[in-house]
Amino acid sequence: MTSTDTPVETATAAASGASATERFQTDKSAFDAVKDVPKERVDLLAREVLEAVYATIRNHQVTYAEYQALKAWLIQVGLDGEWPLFLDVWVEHEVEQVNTAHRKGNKGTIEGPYYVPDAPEVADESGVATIPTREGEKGTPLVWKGTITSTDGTPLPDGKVEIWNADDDGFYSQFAPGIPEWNLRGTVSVGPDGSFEIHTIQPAPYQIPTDGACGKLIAAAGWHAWRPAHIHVKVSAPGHELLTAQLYFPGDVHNDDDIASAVKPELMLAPVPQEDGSVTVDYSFVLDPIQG
Ligand code: MBD
Ligand code: FE
Repeated sequence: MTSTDTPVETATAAASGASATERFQTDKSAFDAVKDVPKERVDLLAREVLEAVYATIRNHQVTYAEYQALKAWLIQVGLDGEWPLFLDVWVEHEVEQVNTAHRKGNKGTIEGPYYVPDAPEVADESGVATIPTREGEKGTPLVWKGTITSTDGTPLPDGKVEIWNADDDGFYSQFAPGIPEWNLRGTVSVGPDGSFEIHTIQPAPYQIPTDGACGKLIAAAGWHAWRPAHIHVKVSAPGHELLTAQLYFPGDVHNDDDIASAVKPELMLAPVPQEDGSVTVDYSFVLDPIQG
């Protein structure tokens, strides 16, 4: 087949939004949570959010035209399947802060809309792993070495690092068309000493979809749609709190103005360029024991 008769599916906000919405709806724990929130909390939280909306309307004398624009936009967020994107970009960072403030181990950050559980195991017995890539995958090869320990320094040999990131064009497998299912995703079980060595590709800066409702808000407000390049992880071990984090690269122009407000200095990698064009990083995780 020549390139002209290859059916080309392009990534759209509506398609990745639909995938993210569907993924969330199959997450049973998320839906169990709906029925578990006590009435008193719903009353308190809903009332306080609405009061904040009323105050904004009064303070800025919101017009009917603006109210209709809001209504049209909210409807479109749903039609585009972009509620997961909207919430994870503009709300999740605050929830993450509140819920991890007690931790003595690693800082984490938001999960975002593109996690998929149960990625295939890719490590050998000693925790050395190659993340699946396509033939000729674009981007700088990255070798990441680290360990998982408990806050008292004990290595956690039953620990796991789940890792996922966008490709060099900013697309995530399972949320953009034409990418193999588990591309740039994997589960890495550490070696007997708690160590891992992950071979993957350094991601590029990422622009959230601009052709959907979230993109319309960004354009209408004169914002930008960029997140700095990042690698997502979930780090777990029996008896320890799950750590959800993202690792960033120094010098990225969007480290200081991430649209998702999810960058922390503790999550910055220190890549060392190698002669063969690859980079190496050392970054280890410290998990908090579950108190109880
Ligand atoms: C992402 O890749 C992401 O990590 C977040 C938080 C929001 C949108 C896209
Ligand atoms: Fe991401």
